Order: sequence, then C-alpha cells, then structure tokens
Amino acid sequence: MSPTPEALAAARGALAQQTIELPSWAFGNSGTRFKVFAQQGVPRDPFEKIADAAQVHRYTGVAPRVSLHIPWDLVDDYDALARHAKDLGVTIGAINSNLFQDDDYMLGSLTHPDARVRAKAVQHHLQCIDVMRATGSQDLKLWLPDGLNYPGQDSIRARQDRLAEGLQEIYAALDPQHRLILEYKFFEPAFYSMDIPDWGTSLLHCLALGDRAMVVLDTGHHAPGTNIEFIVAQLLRAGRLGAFDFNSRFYADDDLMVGAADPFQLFRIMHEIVQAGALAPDSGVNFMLDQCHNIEPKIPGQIRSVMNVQEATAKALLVDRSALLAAQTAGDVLGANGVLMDAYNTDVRPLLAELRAEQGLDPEPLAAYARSGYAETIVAERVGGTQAGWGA
Ligand code: AOS
Ligand code: ZN
Ligand code: ZN
Repeated sequence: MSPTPEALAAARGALAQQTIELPSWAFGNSGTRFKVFAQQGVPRDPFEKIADAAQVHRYTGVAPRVSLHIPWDLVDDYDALARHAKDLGVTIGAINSNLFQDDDYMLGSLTHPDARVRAKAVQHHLQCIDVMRATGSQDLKLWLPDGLNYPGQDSIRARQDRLAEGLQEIYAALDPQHRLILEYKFFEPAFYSMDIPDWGTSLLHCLALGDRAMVVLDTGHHAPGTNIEFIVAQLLRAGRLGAFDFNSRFYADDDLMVGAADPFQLFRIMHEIVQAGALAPDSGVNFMLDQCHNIEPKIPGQIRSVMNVQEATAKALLVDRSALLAAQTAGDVLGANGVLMDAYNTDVRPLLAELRAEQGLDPEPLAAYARSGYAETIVAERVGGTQAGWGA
C-alpha cells in the first residue's frame, strides 16, 4: 500500500524539523589499531574540521551542529571557533571529554583507586564546561573507558561509589542550561567489567544526579542481538534518552556509517522515536553521529550517513499509526507486522528529494557536493592533515 498525499506531506513537515549533529573527529584521519590510512585534504585544525562539517550541512540542510572532543579540538580562542562556526552556518554541539588518552588513566579515571587521578578527571570536565560557556554548547558528554580486565583487580562496588561522587562534582559545576549526557559501553577497552557497561547503570547514575542528566545510546555499544529499540522505548518512557551516538556495527564498536549494517534496525529505532513524539529538536533527544571514515572519503561519508538517518526517519514517519493501532488492538499479529513492513519497504528517496527541493537544496546531496569542487580545493590547499584523535 502506498502512502496517501496527506501522509507524505505530514512526513515532509516532520523531516524538515529534524537535525543531526556531526562529530568533529569524523573529518580527521582515523583507522584501526593496525593502521591509520592518511587521506589527502583532511583538516589541519578544528577550524577546518568545522568547515568540512559545514559542507555536510550545506548539502543536506539538516546537520547544523558539530560536536567537539577536548583536547582533540583544543584551540586558544573558543569564542573565535564559535564565531567561525556561525559564519559557516553551523553551531557547536556537545562537548566530549577525553578520559582515555592519559597515562594516569590506565586503571581508570573517575573510578580510579587514587584520589589524585579522580580529581584530575573531574578537573578536565571543568575545563570542558568552560569550553561549553565559550561556545554556547548545551551538552557535556561523558564516555568512560573505565573498567577492569581481571576479577579482583579492584572493587566493582567501590568503583561505582567513586564514579557517583565524581559525577556529582561535575554535575554541580554545570550552568542551569547545561545537560550532562552519559554514555555506556558493554566492553572495550576493559574486557572483564566496564564501570558503565549498560543503559541501566547509566540511568541509575543519571537519576541520582538530577533532571539534567541523561543517557547517551551509542548504537555500537551492545552485545550482538540486543534489542536496541526496546532500550530506546524504555529510556524515552523514563524521560532520560538524552542523545544517540549513531553508527553501525557488524561485530563490535565498528563506528561505520549508520544504517550500513542494519537499516531495518535503524528504522525500528526511529519508529520508537516517532511514536513517542521525540523527533523534534525540542524533544530533548540529540541525534548525533559517532563515526570514523577509515577507508571512504570523509565528507561524503558523513553526507551518506545523514541521508541514511533521514531515510530511516522518513520510513518511520510513514507508518500508518491508526492502522497499526487497530491491528494491535485486534490482536492481528500479521496485520500489525504488515503495517510496519509496508512503511519500511516504501522507497522514500523521492520524498526526501522533494523535501530538499522545497528547501532550495539539490535533491542529490552527494552529487551536488561532488560537483562543487570542494574536495579538490582542500586536497590542493591542505597539506599535513591531522589524525582524528591525536593530532590537534
Ligand atoms: C567510545 O567508544 C565512545 O563511542 C565515545 O563516544 C567516544 O568518545 C567517541 O567515539 C570518540 O572517540
Ligand atoms: Zn560513542
Ligand atoms: Zn564507541
């Protein structure tokens, strides 16, 4: 069954409101622990990363914010960086702290047995909060690499207490308009026990902190087979889904382009979002990408990713909600599943092309970017681009 003109118009209206935040680190060189393949024309500093992110916004129209990572994106003057972003039509999004690249953090950061190291980790977040003040960022994003490799290595329970204490100190330092958003990950770099391995642990810490502490769901951070849309529904129900780190995983934390491995899963996630009315920018859910483009060109990789999120969203918006409710209420198992699959199987590319045309954009963002000559210009102008994580 194809969607009615009214359903298509309503979907276009909702899609016009959607925004997706880009990670500054997607534009730098990246790789695996085996090899970083340097690409030509990659940014040499945070200003150039923002310029590249602005290209993604220019051709998609839905990516107006860039997350920064501190200290990867360290600059002398954050006011100047924010002004530069504004001049290019984007703003600074979440500020990501870094608790994983300092020798002091070998045994943990906020959970470390030594109070000196814990204080250093808290102090780093105060620096990040200053960056938020200078850039107008609203979200302080924490991902902890903390955990244990061996049973008995440290007290699981004491580490939770230390974590709660450190988070309290950081939360107390935020301004009233700021949020603390807390990511979880089931393994890596620790293999026996991560200190925030799952959404439940993140949620418990958020609940203890206060209303402005929210969970970040990175789609690559679960065991295979995990029903992620269930977690989405549960966190939305609790009013604590603060953000997504979208990416795609085949095996572990692959950080590949969102929707690459399982576009159906992305659709199911977006279906929960749409059903809960959580798509609009003021819903409190920040739709961010957390990806690295190791072998594909980076700006087109980000454009493709944004388009993948848009396509999944469009399909979710086309679910015939009254037909679904009727089938569910009647206990019509096949009918209900059929309503969902009808939406998933709709080709939404023409709908998105229309939306772009309405917004004065080229209907084909990748082709428009390729024609623009930007890629050739940065290759000619930028020599010695930096690695995503260790250069800037
Ligand atoms: C790490 O696995 C997490 O996904 C974090 O979000 C991390 O800060 C991000 O990937 C940048 O390295
Ligand atoms: Zn992440
Ligand atoms: Zn990750």
